Amino acid sequence: MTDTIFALASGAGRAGVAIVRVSGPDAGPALAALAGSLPEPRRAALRSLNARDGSLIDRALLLWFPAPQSFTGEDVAEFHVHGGPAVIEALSEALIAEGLRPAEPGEFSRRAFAHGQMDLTEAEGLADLIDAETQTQRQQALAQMGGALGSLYGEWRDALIDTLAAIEGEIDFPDEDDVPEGLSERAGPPLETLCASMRAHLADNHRGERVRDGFTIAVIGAPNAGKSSFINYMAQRDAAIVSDIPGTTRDIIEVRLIRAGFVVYMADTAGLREASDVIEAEGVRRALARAESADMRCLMIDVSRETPDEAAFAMLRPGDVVLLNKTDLASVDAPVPEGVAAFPVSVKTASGLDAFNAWLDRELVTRLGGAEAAPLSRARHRELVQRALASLEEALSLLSSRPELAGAEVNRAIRALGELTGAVDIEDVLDRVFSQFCIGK
Ligand SMILES: Nc1nc2c(ncn2[C@@H]2O[C@H](COP(=O)(O)OP(=O)(O)OP(=O)(O)O)[C@@H](O)[C@H]2O)c(=O)[nH]1
Ligand SMILES: [Mg+2]
Repeated sequence: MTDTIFALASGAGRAGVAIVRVSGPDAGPALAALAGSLPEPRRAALRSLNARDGSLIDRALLLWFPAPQSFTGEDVAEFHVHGGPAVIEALSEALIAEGLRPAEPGEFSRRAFAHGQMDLTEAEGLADLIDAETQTQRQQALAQMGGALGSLYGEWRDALIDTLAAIEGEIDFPDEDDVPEGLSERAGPPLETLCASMRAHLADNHRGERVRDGFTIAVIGAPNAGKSSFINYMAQRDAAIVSDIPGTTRDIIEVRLIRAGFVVYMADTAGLREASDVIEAEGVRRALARAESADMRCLMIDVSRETPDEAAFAMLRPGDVVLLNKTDLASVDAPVPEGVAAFPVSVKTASGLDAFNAWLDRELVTRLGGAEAAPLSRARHRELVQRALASLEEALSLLSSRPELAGAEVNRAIRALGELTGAVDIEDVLDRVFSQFCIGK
């Protein structure tokens, strides 16, 4: 028998109103015990709440949502009390006295999932909506919470179940004249179509993940080029130490920016050179690793000292950017690699930085804003779609020679898609997803 849980659903701390939510079979009895009787379903009622000893806890607005028309699909009660810590404490004690227990993180959402109120991708969308700090994160989370991803994965899964039925039919009732060409003809094209959809879905430059988790930029270059000065300018604060001693920065210093509605993590790194000691060598190693893994590299060059060369440019990829810094001291007209943008700037006078920022914002919108409403937003999704795709490619290659093995591969793909939406029940996946929620959700 499920127990009945409660939690503060509104934010912690003092506030005008605090909302305590209760879910489970004892929600009704507990509500009636505190308020005298049950209010009408889904209609707000103002009542006095009394503890077992008859003392007044607070006057509160109450909502009663009998199952199944509630967030969790169970009986749910909401107490809108005055938002003071002592009120919340007294109400919590009264609920515990009624046999209720405090909820674990994500427990309400998990119950909603268990009762079919939402699939796993929708639950993840809800968690992302609560965490959303930018408008693009909010929009993406809302679309996902509305089922945009779940229905796509569900459609794929349904199509695969049909194809599997065709393959299994062929194995169980082989028609001598028909096999194997007949099967390839019937199951091949739908599998090809699905593979194409999955490839297109995956070829999104990690857009959804970047919107959710942030776009990363590594600022790299020779010692003293002005990388730390630039990071401080972008962050509008003294995040990194600036000095005229080459080799000042050793660790990676990351600042979080919000640009064009997107979260951007910009990393200051150690100046690249033959290091003079082990600590600096480690700094350079980290700088190179970060340059490798970042979504964009920003190469900083001190034009008063160096002329950009092949070696410096070798780390850049199309879509990256070069900042020709210290134009207050010298000017330079250097050709940069194909597909790489370049801006003459002076971090000291801020000249040229507006043009760079305008370019960066445009790039973010082009790369991360997009036509597709709900891109995959987590590494978990990518991994499972990749797994499904690999199985289907295998299935296609086995279809005419070993239909039973092809069937097993299609089954694997169905299972991967089921894991995405939570249609196949995998406790540890659920534990992982819901443990990331906050308490009260
Ligand atoms: N004249 C001039 N000086 C600058 C400019 N940008 C940075 N500097 C100076 O250049 C020196 C080095 O700047 P940093 O920002 O510490 O350089 P860095 O690339 O982080 O250097 P490392 O951490 O050693 O790799 C400092 O004295 C800065 O004040 C600029 O646009 N013009
Ligand atoms: Mg530095």
